[in-house]
Order: sequence, then structure tokens, then C-alpha cells
Amino acid sequence: MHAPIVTVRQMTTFSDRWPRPSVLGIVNVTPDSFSDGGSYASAAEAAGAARRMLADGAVLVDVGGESTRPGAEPVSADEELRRIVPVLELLAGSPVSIDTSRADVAVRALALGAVLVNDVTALRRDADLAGVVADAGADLCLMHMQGDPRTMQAEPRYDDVVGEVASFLEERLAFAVAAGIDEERVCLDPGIGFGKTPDQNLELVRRLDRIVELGRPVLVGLSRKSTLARVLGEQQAPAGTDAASVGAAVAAFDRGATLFRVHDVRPHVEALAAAAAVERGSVRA
Ligand code: HH2
Repeated sequence: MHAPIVTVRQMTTFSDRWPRPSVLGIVNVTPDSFSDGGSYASAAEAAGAARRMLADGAVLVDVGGESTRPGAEPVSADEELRRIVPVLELLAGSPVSIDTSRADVAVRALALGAVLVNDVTALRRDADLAGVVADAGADLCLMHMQGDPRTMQAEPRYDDVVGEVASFLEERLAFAVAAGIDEERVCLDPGIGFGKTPDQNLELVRRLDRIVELGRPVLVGLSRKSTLARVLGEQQAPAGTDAASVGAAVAAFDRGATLFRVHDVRPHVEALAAAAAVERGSVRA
């Protein structure tokens, strides 16, 4: 009998693959994303930006072809594929995560080398996605969202935002595991800005320990979110600044976050390296 062939990647743990802190660079190939929509005129430009993010210290680039900004309308799977496939082809061999909630899109992205599926619907939109992730042995991010992008900011309501988000993520983690996904491959995300008021977003970061307690690495997406503009007294601005994003990321790190989904990679990498060194009390990891 032959010993099973186990790749090095399969043998490592989530924290070996993505140690705390790890930065994911955002590559939105969408005309309508809230802060960088329409940034890239071509797939080559998007892939070039992704490569610069990796050179700047990102461990992954998160490629997405459907905006989830408040008010965004869904696009068809064909359109999502048309946007992301040329970029993934150009990024072959680079560490990529795919920001999708569709099984067909994930199948194609995984075949093109993506290693993590980032599903903002936490496996609720497409009944086939859990099986795709399980069969591929891919890493998975499960994110909390109240409502859907079209309506989520209309009137977010919670009795206890932190408790409800934690219970939701616990339930979705159990669902993923029951569907055959290795728990060791999953990270959890409170979903900053997805059906939450600015104060609810800040409370979720303040009490991130409640999500960390669930026992899986926590990803946060605070970068340029409008809550950061509100903090600076900007009532109408759709996006926060990069400096405010870095400050919020460090605050989330201090409360136990592992992964940081960001637009401006280098300042986050440097600030989080400093925060981690302070936490250790030592220059070397
Ligand atoms: N935020 C956005 C999109 N995907 N995924 C995770 N896991 N966490 C997040 O907070 C998150 C996410 C929204 O930001 P962005 O991609 O910049 O904009 P858009 O959805 O408009 O493309």
C-alpha cells in the first residue's frame, strides 16, 4: 500500500500559512466598489497592482469581481467571471484569494490557483459553495452580514451586536464543518460595514475578543470603510483615509485579529510589524 501523498501546504496549520499579523491586499475588478471602483483600466493593470501589493508584504491578494458596497446591485456569474478570470490568469503562481459567494466562480478561481475563498455571505448565497471549498481543501473566510448589500445599511438592528455576530459566526462555522470543510481551514470575520452603524462597527472591534474566543483566526476589513470617515467628523464621505485605516487595524490587532484586508498594503505591513514587536517585546519573531 502506498502512503497517501500529502503536500506541505496540506500539512501546515492556518497560522503557519497566515501568521498573525498577515495582510491581504484588495484587488477589486469592479466598476463600482466603494473606494477603488474602476481603478484598473485592464486586467494587466490589476495584476500589476496585485504584484506590487505582494512585493509590499501582502501574504495574499483578494481578487473580487462583484461590489458589495452598500446599495450595490448583484452582477451575473458570467460578468463576475469575465472580470476576474483574466486577472487570475496573469497572477498564476501568486498567492490569491477569491472574493466571491458563487460556487461557479470559486471553481474557476481555485482551478486558476486561488487558495482561499472569501465569502461575504458565509455560505448562505450558493448552496454548492461549501462542497466546492471542501473538495478543493481550500481555506475559507466566513463573514457576518445583516441583510444584503442592496439594503443592509437601511436600518441595521441588533439587541446585542457583539453577541449576535459571534453566535452567527459560530453557527456558520458549524455549518461549514458539517459540510465537510476542515475547521482548521476557516477564519471568521465580523463584517465591518455590512449591516452595521458606525458605532456598531466600532463596538465589534472594541470587543473583538468575543469573536477571537470562537477559536478561529479573525480577519477584519476596516480599510477605508466609511465609519473611519465618521470618526474624523466627515458625515458624507464614502471612504475613510488610509491613516485612519492603519490606526483601526492596529487597534484590531491589539484585540487579537490575525488577518487584515487592506487597500494600502505597505503602511499596514509596517504598522502591524511594529505592533507585533511591541506585543512580543522583541525585535525578532
Ligand atoms: N469588505 C468588502 C468586501 N469584501 N470581505 C471580507 N472578508 N471582509 C470585509 O470587510 C470585506 C470583504 C468591501 O470592501 P471593498 O472590497 O473595498 O469594496 P466593494 O465591496 O465595494 O468592492
